[in-house]
Amino acid sequence: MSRTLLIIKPDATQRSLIGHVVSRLEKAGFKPVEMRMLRLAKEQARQFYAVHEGKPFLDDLVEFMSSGLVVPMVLEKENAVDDLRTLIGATNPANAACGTIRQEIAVDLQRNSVHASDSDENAAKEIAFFFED
Ligand code: 3AN
Repeated sequence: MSRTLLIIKPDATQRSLIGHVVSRLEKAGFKPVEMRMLRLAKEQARQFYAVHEGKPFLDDLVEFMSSGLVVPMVLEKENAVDDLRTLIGATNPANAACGTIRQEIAVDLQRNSVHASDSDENAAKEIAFFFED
C-alpha cells in the first residue's frame, strides 16, 4: 500500500462535486484515510505551490486556490501516486483522456477540479502540509 494526496479544488467544491469525486476515487479502489475541508489563506496556497515560484501563472493559481473551500485528502492504494495521476488525467482538461476525472468535470487549465501529488516524495511533503502527524 502507498499513499498520495488529492485536493478537490474550489471550482469543484463550488459546483457541489465533492461527493461525486470521492465516489469516483472509491470506485477506482482508492481508500480515503484522512480528509479535511478548509479555505487556504493566500500565503498557504503560495507555500503549497512553492515549486511554481517564478512561473507566470502562479499569482492566478494562488488567487484561485484561495478563492473557496478545498478538500485535501490522503488516499491509500497500491501504486497510489501513479494510479491517481492516471485517474485524474492531464493538467489541461482539453488534453485529458476519456473517462478521467478532469475530462469529465474540469472547466479549464486553471479550474481543473483536482490536484494530485506527482511523486512519492512530493506526496509525503504534501500530506505533511495538510495533515500533521
Ligand atoms: P498538475 O496539477 O497536473 O500536477 P502542475 O502541478 O504542473 O499540474 O500545475 C499546478 C496547477 O497550476 C495546475 N493544476 C493548473 O491549475 C496550474 N497551471 C499549470 N500550468 C499552467 C499554465 N501553463 N497556465 C495556467 N495555469 C497552469
